[in-house]
Amino acid sequence: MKQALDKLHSARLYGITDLGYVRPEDVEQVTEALCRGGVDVLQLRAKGFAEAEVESLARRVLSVTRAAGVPLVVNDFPRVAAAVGSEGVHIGQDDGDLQSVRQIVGEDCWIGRSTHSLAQARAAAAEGVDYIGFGPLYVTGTKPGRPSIGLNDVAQVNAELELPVFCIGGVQPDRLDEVLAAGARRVVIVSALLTAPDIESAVREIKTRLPALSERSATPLRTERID
Ligand code: TZP
Ligand code: MG
Repeated sequence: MKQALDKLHSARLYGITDLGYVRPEDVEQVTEALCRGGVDVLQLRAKGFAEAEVESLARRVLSVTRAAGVPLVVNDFPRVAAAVGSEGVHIGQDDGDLQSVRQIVGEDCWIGRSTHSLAQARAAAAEGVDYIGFGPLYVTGTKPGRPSIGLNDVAQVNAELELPVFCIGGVQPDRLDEVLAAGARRVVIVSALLTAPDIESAVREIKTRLPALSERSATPLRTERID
């Protein structure tokens, strides 16, 4: 049984301690504020940092997330996820096949993958990832140069796939209602939380606006026969 898999399946708000917005010396404080506000999953994202630096950051972030009972996902570095024992690792489209990552992180670690189209989302589900990110829904400064995929496939990807789908990219508070109306159940929000004057309150406010997950989305359907 994967660690804390129930926490992944019940997660609605996925926050990121992103070193594009957070100074290295502030990672504990920002992670604490995100956790106190109520993020359900916390990712460490440190683009441009060397693997050893990410490992050291991950150990510091993990001490906070463990105390808060929030699962940690390490972006981009399966070896770091394995070394620190984070609950998950997140990979992109160009980060190789799932089995190679699985060999590094072992059976207990969730593996999430970024997807940018319905076809990529279906492929990720078919290869057996534990969750996907789906986006960027809008153009965002957090991932510059990436075209937006819009809202058209949000309902379909959520209806069709049984794994958790986290909609991401440009989800600002004033867009949340249209993202939810388009069919999103779970969101990743980065800059809107990290640049808020009070991160904890900003998280809390978003949490109050996210509807409870239905049975179906909180617990994936089991289609295999068990008799
Ligand atoms: N992957 C797709 S969009 C994105 C990532 C990491 C950035 C999301 O950040 P923001 O600030 O919420 O748009
Ligand atoms: Mg990546």
